[in-house]
Amino acid sequence: MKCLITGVAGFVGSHLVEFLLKQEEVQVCGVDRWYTKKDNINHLLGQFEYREFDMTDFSSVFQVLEKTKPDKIFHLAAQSFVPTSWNAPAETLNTNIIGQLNIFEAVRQLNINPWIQLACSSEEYGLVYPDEVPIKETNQLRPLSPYAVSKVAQDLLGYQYGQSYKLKIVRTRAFNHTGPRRGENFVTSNFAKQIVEIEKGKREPVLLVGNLEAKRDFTDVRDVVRAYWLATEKGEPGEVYNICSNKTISIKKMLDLLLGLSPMKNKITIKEDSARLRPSDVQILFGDCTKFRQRTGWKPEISLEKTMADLLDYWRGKIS
Ligand code: A2R
Repeated sequence: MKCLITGVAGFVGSHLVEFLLKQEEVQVCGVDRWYTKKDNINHLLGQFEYREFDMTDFSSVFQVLEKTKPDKIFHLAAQSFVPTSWNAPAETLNTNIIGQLNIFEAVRQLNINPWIQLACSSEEYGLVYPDEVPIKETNQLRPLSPYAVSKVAQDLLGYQYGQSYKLKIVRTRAFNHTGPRRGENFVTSNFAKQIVEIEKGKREPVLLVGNLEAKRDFTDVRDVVRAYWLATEKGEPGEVYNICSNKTISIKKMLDLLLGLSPMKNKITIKEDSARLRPSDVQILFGDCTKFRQRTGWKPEISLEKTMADLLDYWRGKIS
């Protein structure tokens, strides 16, 4: 079985390659932009086929699909960072929506019918009322950022192409996921990196934070990539599934957890940095993944404590 991962050098892509390389009779091809940093996958290069593409360029997408003819596509490539989408909304919409459209159209023109897993997002739920949690897939989508709108469009486009052309598309709405290699722009990794910099004497013992009151539902990325695989093994084409831990904790609690794992915990001062606050922030993300659990038997196996410990160790290994 040939699996294609778009955005393979990204955070999730790198963990998905590791997971797929351990599966029997699976060949992996991964694609990313030629100038994308390969730090996340350097240790894996040579173990899978690596190609370059830009998904906003149809001919580039077409060529990759024509050469690989995959049985499964894990579509992870995206402008994935919410704050960037405020600064570059058109770029975000173009990359995420038109990039995915190019994949669908190339699949159609090549007359192939691979499973396609779409990495949609809990950000699509956006504004959620207190009586709506834990959030089910049927919740209204009220996106609060250009990124979230791009993911709603990806999601609905996936639904439409499944209905119109009978493509085997399964949509996953992952809630927050983290772990080693998470980009430093994301809150868990940003805090972990600052803590390690303080541990190593590279920064004053002052940790800059944004909105600590927001609540999030965290899953380890290694559990998430296993879910993506199961979505294509046991999911139903046309369906959408939440991938989450079924628990929610405040960013403040997550920070306390990280601090508790550091020998510097009693010496660090927390300071709010207004630059880290967003024009409109999602206050609570707390998912219900019963539908996916019942369909596939998936449940998270890695505790948040282990995820945070591994994330800190990742930064300790990177910062000398
Ligand atoms: O931006 P770069 O050069 O670092 O490359 C990113 C890649 N990517 C693209 N690949 C091909 N053509 C494009 N036009 C294009 N634009 C971006 O997608 C990067 O290597 C990858 C995405 O990886 P991350 O930003 O690390 O995202 P992460 O956390 O792995 O999320 C995976 C998926 C995304 O669709 C998120 O929106 C969703 O899960 O939550």
